[in-house]
Amino acid sequence: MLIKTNADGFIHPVASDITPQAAYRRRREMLKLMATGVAGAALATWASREALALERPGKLAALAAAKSNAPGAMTMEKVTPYKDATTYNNFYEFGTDKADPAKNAGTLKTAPWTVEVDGLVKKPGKYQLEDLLKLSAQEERVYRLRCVEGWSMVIPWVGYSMSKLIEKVEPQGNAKFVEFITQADPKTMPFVGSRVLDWPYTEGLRMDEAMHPLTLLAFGMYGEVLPNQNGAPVRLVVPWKYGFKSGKSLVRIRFTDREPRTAWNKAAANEYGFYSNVNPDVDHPRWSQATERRIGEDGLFAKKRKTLMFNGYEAQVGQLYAGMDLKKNF
Ligand SMILES: Nc1nc2c(c(=O)[nH]1)N[C@H]1C(S)=C(S)[C@@H](COP(=O)(O)O)O[C@H]1N2
Ligand SMILES: [Mo]
Repeated sequence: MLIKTNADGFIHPVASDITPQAAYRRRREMLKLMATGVAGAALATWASREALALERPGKLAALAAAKSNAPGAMTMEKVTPYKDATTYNNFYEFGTDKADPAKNAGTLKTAPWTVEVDGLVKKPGKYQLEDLLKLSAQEERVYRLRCVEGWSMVIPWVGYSMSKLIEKVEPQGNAKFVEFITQADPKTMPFVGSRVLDWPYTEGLRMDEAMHPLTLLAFGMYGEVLPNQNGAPVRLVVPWKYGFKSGKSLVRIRFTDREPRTAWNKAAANEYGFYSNVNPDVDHPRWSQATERRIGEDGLFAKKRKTLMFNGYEAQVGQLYAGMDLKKNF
């Protein structure tokens, strides 16, 4: 049986105006069309995406959202299984092994949660998570996430464009960069006492990068709230940059006129630059960036796939870097 509903009858994702019954019938019609060979390739992709999207994991609270219309926001590639996306993580506050965050992040206290907005901004303040959630309509976006280590995933995120928050808080004219500061609580994050990084983990974007419609403030994934190991309760997702730019468990957003230092740049400036755009032509000093391994899909001996410029988002973001030497600004 292709159509699945959870015990509560929830079909994910459904626009709030469609009843589960209506959605069920609509999908049945589509699948019938496909079986009779009437459907074209586009329809087949649509149906398989719908079938995939139905696999809501049922582990955490639902956070439903309509599919995004933002150009480039819905890759049709196969979504990484939830189990892989939640057990193979980088979240150094909980340990440096890929399996550590899933084991250790249970101690992270995600409520109450506030995000402070400050620096060169007309409306600074402390925003409660609940208020941030309500600030704009949530969308589902299926993004590739490419780690600098050479692996990638495809994740259906739930959130809204960072630009919605930036517009609301009104940066001053001299604000040129945004710094993202994440939680660093030694009581709940066991490795914040370690010297692996200079805590808190911080990241930064140029203002136009932060305002780009693809830059996502994410509260959920796979139709549910974020698991702790993936950056609960709120994180950044910048799909055309290496994964480390996407800071998890954000507590402060600061507007500034200077390029902010970043945690990885402080740790190893020759390996991690400020821009960190996914770029197959610029190798990491210790390994190539030309190919990648898709977690959960490609076996250990499977052929690696070619890494795409800007992680495949060149049409959407290429113009942000017109005239810039991306080998120098790596
Ligand atoms: N606070 C914090 N954010 C972080 C990291 C981290 O160690 N701490 N790791 C980064 C790296 S290197 C990657 S690849 C992504 C991984 O996100 P995921 O575990 O949801 O796939 O998170 C990024 N955000
Ligand atoms: Mo990463």
